[in-house]
Amino acid sequence: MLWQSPSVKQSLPKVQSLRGGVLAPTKQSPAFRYTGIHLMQSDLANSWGLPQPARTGFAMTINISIPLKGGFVPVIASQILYLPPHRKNTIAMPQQDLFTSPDYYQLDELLSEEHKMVRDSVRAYVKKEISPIIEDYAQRAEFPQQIVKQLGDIGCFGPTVPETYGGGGLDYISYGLMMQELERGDSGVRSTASVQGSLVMYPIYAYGSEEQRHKYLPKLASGEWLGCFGLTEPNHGSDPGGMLTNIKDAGDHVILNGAKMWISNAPFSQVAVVWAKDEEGVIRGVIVERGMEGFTTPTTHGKWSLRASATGELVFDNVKVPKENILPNVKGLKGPLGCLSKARYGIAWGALGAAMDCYDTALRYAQQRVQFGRPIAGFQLQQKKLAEMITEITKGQLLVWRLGVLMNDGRATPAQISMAKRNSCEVATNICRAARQMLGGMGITGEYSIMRHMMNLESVITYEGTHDIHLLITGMDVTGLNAFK
Ligand code: TGC
Ligand code: FAD
Repeated sequence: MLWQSPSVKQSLPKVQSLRGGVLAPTKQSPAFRYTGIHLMQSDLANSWGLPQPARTGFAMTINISIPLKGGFVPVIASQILYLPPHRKNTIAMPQQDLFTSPDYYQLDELLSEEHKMVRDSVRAYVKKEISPIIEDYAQRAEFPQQIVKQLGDIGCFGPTVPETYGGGGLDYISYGLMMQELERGDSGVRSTASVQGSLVMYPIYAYGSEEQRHKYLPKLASGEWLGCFGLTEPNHGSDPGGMLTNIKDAGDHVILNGAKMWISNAPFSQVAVVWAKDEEGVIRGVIVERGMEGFTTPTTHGKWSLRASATGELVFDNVKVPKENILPNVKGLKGPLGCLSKARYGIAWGALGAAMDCYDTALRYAQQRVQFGRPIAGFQLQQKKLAEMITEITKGQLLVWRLGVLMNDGRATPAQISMAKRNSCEVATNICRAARQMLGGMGITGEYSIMRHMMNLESVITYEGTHDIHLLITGMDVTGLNAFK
């Protein structure tokens, strides 16, 4: 046995069968309850496409919930592994999600009960629905479409939008914590939620008419519809003000022409918030619906990053868009940039989530992996990596928490948001790389999340403004001099 909780051991029902597979729930008690027991031989599990618990041997997974506040709260699933003697020196880590959140400075004390409840419920969702499937989807470069409804169900779409429109009516710290937990699972999952909440629902809420709010927001909040945000063009990425996509007045509608590229969610979206110039060259927001003639969304293939997130183009060939689909309450680049402020804030929390996952994985691995007769965690070089990781994570956690407070007060500036987005991406990419090295050869496999996070973060450090663009935003803010142009 590698690990076994004593309380679980005492209470385990006698195992009836060793055939493998998933057994029905076996025990309910006032103290705890099992939600399922999985008993499988690893080669069987593998051939069935189930998460491989160990490369050789047997594994039993027990999902347990404990009673709390009148309901049952899922706690970490226990893993009991048996490895035959000849494999005892091999770390046979399952793909099972054993994540424990680092909180080196007791920052939980800065969170309200509501914040912790929100965070814990999203964490439980990720453990249950994302971790078991995400590596497989990423390997196949496929978008797990089922998450759209699930994310709507758990309130991850538009959490700060008022409840009247289907949103969560939560504050920015709750929103940040949600993004942290989702990206702890996978950046692509966080991307799906960021785009829907900050880049599609937010502009409709902040710049839309009352009719537009009622028509689109509830469907987007529930996950019935998926949305995307079209700003970037083939020749205008960091410089969106130069966009060529345009609308021309045609009576009761406008004619939309142009193309957007690198658009998250595009291939599966029912709705697109698109930024285009009118005949005076003023940037306007337009809501385009799937099915409008001349509107297509070709998929972008061949990505080595965000492989479980769908990316595509938006192509407009004389699309007739009713004038009532134009966002009435904003004009100019500050429209899309205002949305980006919300999304960048979420990324600042999210990228830290990926960093926390890599740190947690590397720490556990280093404590178990034995070389030269002792765990590698005992070697100074590995401790240096871990010590620096937890230091940077803790600094980052403080930064995003404080930013959340400023967001709640309506006092956060775009430049402060840029600093946090940039810092979290920097911290996360460095931690992923160090963590991957700590796992040696195992670090490059899909048995661990680290390599996937590493590849994902190459998109995260690029979209919503590149690393250099955010540095220049900070530079301009502190010097008053524009180094962009
Ligand atoms: P500039 O003249 O500086 O600004 C134009 C107007 O916008 C205002 N503004 C902002 N307003 C709100 N929030 C912000 N963050 C703002 N930043 C600027 C500004 O005050 C001005 O207002 P006004 O009233 O004077 O007109 O514009 P510029 O053309 O010089 O560009 C500045 C620059 C480079 C910083 C900006 O364009 C930029 O941020 N570029 C990066 C582009 C970018 O981030 N693209 C993201 C595309 S969406 C995406 O990547 C989604 S990925 C989603 C996912 O999958 O998670
Ligand atoms: P460029 O702007 O061509 O930049 C290339 C390099 O030049 C960068 O290193 C940049 O920092 C540097 N550079 C540019 N200007 C300057 C300057 N003035 N000074 C110094 N250096 C400079 N966009 C959307 O609208 N919606 C989406 O949903 C969306 N999702 C995305 C999903 C993925 C997976 C990816 C990869 C991108 C997505 N994007 C999306 C696009 C993303 O926002 C852009 O890729 C990003 O803004 C950079 O634009 P670009 O790729 O054209 O790079």
